[in-house]
Amino acid sequence: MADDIQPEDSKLTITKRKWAGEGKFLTGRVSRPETERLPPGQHLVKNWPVLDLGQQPRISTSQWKLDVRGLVNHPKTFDWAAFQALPQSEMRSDIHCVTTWSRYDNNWKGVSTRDFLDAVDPKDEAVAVMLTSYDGYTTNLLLSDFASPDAIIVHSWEGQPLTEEHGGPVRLVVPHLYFWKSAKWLHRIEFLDRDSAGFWENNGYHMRGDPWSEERYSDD
Ligand SMILES: Nc1nc2c(c(=O)[nH]1)N[C@H]1C(S)=C(S)[C@@H](COP(=O)(O)O)O[C@H]1N2
Ligand SMILES: [Mo]
Repeated sequence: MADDIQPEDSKLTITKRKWAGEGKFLTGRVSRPETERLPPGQHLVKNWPVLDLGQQPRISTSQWKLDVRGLVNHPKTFDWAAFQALPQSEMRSDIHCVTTWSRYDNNWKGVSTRDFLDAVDPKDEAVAVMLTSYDGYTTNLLLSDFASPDAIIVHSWEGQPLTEEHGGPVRLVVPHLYFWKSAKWLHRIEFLDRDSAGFWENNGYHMRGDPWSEERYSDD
C-alpha cells in the first residue's frame, strides 16, 4: 500500500536495507579480537607522526576537488561546498601504521563512506576502489573495506581543520586497516570491477593490510 510508507523508508534506509539484503558491503573479515585494542607488533605513541612520499601538496579549499569516476551511477566532481553539503558525521578511532606506531582516540569529522556511497551509488559490478591523491599517491581498497561503518572522508581532526601535513583539506580514514590505506590529499575515487595494486601495494605492501593479522607485506 503506497499510503503505508513509513518515515524510515527514506532513500537512505531503503539503500541500507538493500545493502544488507545483498550482503554487498559486508565486512566482518577483520580478525580483531574483542579484547585486544593494540594489534600485534604495534606500540603506542602520543604524538602524531607525519609519513608520506615527501611532497606535501598545498591545496586550498577553493581549489580542492574530489572526482568520482568508474562504476558508479552518479559520477560527480565535488567541490568544497558540495562536499560540505553531504551529511556530516563525527567518529573516534585508532590509527595503526605499518611502521609499528599506533595512536588511540582520534576525533574526526567528515562524510562517512556510507553516506558518500549513497550519494554516488556504485554499480553492482563495483568491487574495489582506487584512490588517487594530489601528490600522485595511489592506494586500493576492496569496496567492502571502503564501506566499513567506521570509514570516513575527513576534513577535521580534534575540532580543527585537518592540517596540510596530515592530508588537508581532505583525507580518507579507514581505521580497521593499516594507515597507508588512508589516503591524504584525496583527489579522486575510481570504482573498479577488480582490486588492483596502488603505490605501496606495487612496492611490496599487502593488498589488504589488516593489522590484527599483520598483513604488512606481500608474501612474494
Ligand atoms: N597522499 C598520500 N597519502 C598517504 C601517504 C602518502 O605518501 N601520500 N602515505 C600513507 C602512509 S604510508 C601513512 S603511514 C599515512 C600517514 O599519515 P599521517 O602523515 O597523517 O600520519 O598516510 C598514508 N597516506
Ligand atoms: Mo605508512
